Amino acid sequence: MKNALLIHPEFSPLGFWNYKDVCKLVGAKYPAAPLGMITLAALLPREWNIRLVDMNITELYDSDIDWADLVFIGGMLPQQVRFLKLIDRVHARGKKVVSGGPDPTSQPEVYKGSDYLVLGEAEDTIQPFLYDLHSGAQRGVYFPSENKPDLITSPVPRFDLLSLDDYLMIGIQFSRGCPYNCEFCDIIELYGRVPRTKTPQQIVNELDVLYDLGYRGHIDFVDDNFIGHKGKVKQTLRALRKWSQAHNYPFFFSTEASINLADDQDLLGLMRDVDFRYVFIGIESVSEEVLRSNRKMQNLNRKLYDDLHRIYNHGMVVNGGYIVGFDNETSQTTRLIAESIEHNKICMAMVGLLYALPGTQLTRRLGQEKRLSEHTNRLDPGNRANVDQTTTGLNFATQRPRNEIIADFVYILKRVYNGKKYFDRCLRLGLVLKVSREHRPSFSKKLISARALIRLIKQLGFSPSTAYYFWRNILVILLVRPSAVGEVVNLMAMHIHFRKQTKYIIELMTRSSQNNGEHEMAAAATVSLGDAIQA
Ligand code: B12
Ligand code: SF4
Repeated sequence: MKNALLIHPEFSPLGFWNYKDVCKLVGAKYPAAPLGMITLAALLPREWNIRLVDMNITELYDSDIDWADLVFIGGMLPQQVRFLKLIDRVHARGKKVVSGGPDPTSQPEVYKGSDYLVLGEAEDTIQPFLYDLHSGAQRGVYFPSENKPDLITSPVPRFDLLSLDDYLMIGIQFSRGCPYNCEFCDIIELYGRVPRTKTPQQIVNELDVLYDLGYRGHIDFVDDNFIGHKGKVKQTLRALRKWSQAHNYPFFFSTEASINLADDQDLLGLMRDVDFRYVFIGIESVSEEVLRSNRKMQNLNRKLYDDLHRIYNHGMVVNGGYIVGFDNETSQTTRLIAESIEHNKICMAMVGLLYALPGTQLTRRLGQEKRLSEHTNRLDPGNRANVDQTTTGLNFATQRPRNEIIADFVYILKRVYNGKKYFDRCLRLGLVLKVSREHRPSFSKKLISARALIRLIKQLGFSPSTAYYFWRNILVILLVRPSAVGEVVNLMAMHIHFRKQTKYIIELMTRSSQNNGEHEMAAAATVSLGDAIQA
């Protein structure tokens, strides 16, 4: 029998997705749980003792490492620096390390200090590794097979290993892969272009387990593109509807999808019926030329305003992803992103710098054009900006001056997360959002929400820069569309994070511009930090 310790390294506390301040309002510690690690746990031999340490919510003690016979570490690119340090820490205590997950899979050479590298999807590579381990192998590298694993073989993740209350949401996964072909995307490299799906019964089984563990509330479908296979997702949503009705709607959902979600009323209706509340959509750019050149074909020739409003009509808030730094973009079209966000009522916009991720078509092209930075995806431990794509990016020679891109990026952030503009968007969205919620929180969750609201009022309701907008929004929405009040309050709460995050990013970008040595542009990029956060 083995003691296996599974470690999920910490993300930078300064990341866009690390909205710990908002988590604190409801007593959680981190937004999302490490689904890859608990899926791996379910694939390990049943007789093993397994301990999970998610360093985003808890400390790792030396005694945990001493307890283990074998240590498994998994993570993605932004975790790289902490991941590599962990390998050394585990080795220093005389234990062996098995590494896996998206970053080791994309660039195994960075993790060559691991004893075992188990790459790709664990459903595919864990068995050969276990076989060798059993036979006494001391080292090994296990590459993914040519055919990606059928998700029917994917077990129910070990949700029981999670401290469920520490997260804002729990992830589950219906499909892997995406049929599209965006040049900058690593999903299609890691998980393929043919969406592979679980069966409706598998999803129901996962929900049963979470339900039996007493979990209630937010479930995030972490699919790369939830609607990659529309026929199959509809079947699953029908099963989900039946299950939810029978269990009195214990959960509500969010996910990530391509914009053509807006074309399918039937699909939108099914998502509304099971209480999907948020959907992240990659909009990327407002320039058709840019979209075409990075092969984001599904976003071409669309009426974005109508598309998004069709989704709002089904009660879902859209979080939009935008990227700055593409070839062929101009300052003028890039700056229009701020207007697009404004016009389309996108409250939570993730605006990032283009990053050539390892193994992508973009990275291959830039490599051929000799434009990639040296050691491009080996993160520098001394660089405070190595957080995520809102702070790190442009890891290549850009087509237009780097500082012009940074100035545009700062311009967008400054406009979009300016307090007045943000709160106005929350209100405008609330006024069109056709909310019909099925999930009703339990009494204890209501108490937590009430406490969170008091904390929120203290932070936003009395702050000179936000008080007016906060109370105005609550009053207007209660009078005009009371069903949306919960959503508007949630979105306003996120401003606590965005305000801080924007300030941090602008500070970093300003310094980066100055380091680039083009003082003129740096001046353009330098905005008063106060401006970014004031109403
Ligand atoms: C949900 C998600 C998030 C969530 C939560 C992540 C979390 N807590 O783990 C949030 C929204 C926070 C997030 C943010 C980001 N993410 Co993200 N995210 C995902 C997403 C969509 C799903 C992750 C997941 O749960 N998958 C399901 C599980 C089952 O799959 P898995 O993790 O790959 O695990 C399997 C294998 O990798 C393997 N495995 C995993 N770990 C281990 C460990 C060992 C030892 C072994 C043997 C095997 C193994 O076995 C598992 C079962 O097959 C993935 C895409 C994807 N399809 O995975 C991107 C992805 C992981 N994210 C990515 C990126 C780049 C980011 C961001 C930097 C994005 C940004 N724009 O800034 C940020 C940074 C995060 C931060 N806080 O700083 C990239 C990573 C690229 C890379 N090469 O490392 C991915 C692959 C896709 C993408 N392009 O966006 N992300
Ligand atoms: S739609 Fe999203 S997941 Fe699909 S290829 Fe494009 S960026 Fe990747």
